[in-house]
Amino acid sequence: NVTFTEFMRHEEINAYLLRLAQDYPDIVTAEVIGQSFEGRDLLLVKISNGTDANRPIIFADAGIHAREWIAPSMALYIINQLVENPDNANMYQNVDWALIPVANPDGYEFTHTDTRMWRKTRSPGTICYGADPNRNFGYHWGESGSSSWQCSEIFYGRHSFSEVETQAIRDYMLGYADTIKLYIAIHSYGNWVLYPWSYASAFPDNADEHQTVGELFNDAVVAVGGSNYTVGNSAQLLGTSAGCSDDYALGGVGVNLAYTLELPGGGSGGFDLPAEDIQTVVEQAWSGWQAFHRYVEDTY
Ligand code: 0X9
Ligand code: ZN
Repeated sequence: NVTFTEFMRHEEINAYLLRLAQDYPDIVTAEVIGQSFEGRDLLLVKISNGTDANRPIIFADAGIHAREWIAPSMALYIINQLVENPDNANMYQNVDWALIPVANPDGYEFTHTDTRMWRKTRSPGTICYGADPNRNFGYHWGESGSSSWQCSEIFYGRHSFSEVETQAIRDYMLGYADTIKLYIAIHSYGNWVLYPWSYASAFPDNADEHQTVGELFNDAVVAVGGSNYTVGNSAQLLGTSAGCSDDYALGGVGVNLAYTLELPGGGSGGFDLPAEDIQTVVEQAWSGWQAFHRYVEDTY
């Protein structure tokens, strides 16, 4: 079963997701959208009660950075609330949800078994392992804020989409390019709601909409006692970084809204939030996700 008092391992997570698909066949589908480099199943959960192919989709991935353990917990909480809390049944009547709770399972497992602060994938280079999947997407790939050095924490990969994990996300997004209205990359940490562009400090055409919807998220979290998120353009707030998934979603796929959500930090380094804080963080952030949903339902 699912728990929010400890961080779950990848196998437990996938077992829970497959169980949901079995127990709630009318609303939950679990789809293997690819395999990680080391052969783990990349599971995507779709939550919908409709058959109309034109329904707007909210698409999110989590755990693309291995050490950001709270991100998979957030995705699991969303899935758990949508599917197992009947009060939220309205949330998949007009809007479909697609979530990949552990987008980099090899890295995630490696942070449990070997190196807690591992960030990248686990594909081998000649000297070092892994590419930064959040520099590997094919939109202005290889430009500023990413590195060609294979041992760098922000190594952009041998070429764009060199990593099977980013390929799987790309292919899913391209398959639903017309209906994904909102894309969210779930990361930690720092309480940021970031929107493109990230490769350069310019604003997308619908920057105002991004700002407004980001503030809807923040207002909803603050209203339930959560800590404040800073909403804004990614490059202006954090500096440029090319090859990120949100830039690709907006610029390469053409989704309407694309964000990187940096959840609150904790622990000694920010990424190692203690397990006893999981519940509070994901519960407060959940209000923000409800605001995202309301916006998509009302607008698209
Ligand atoms: O560096 C990153 O990939 C993100 N920070 S993290 O600590 N989770 O690694 C920030 C990404 C900012 N860029 C975009 N929003 N595209
Ligand atoms: Zn991250």
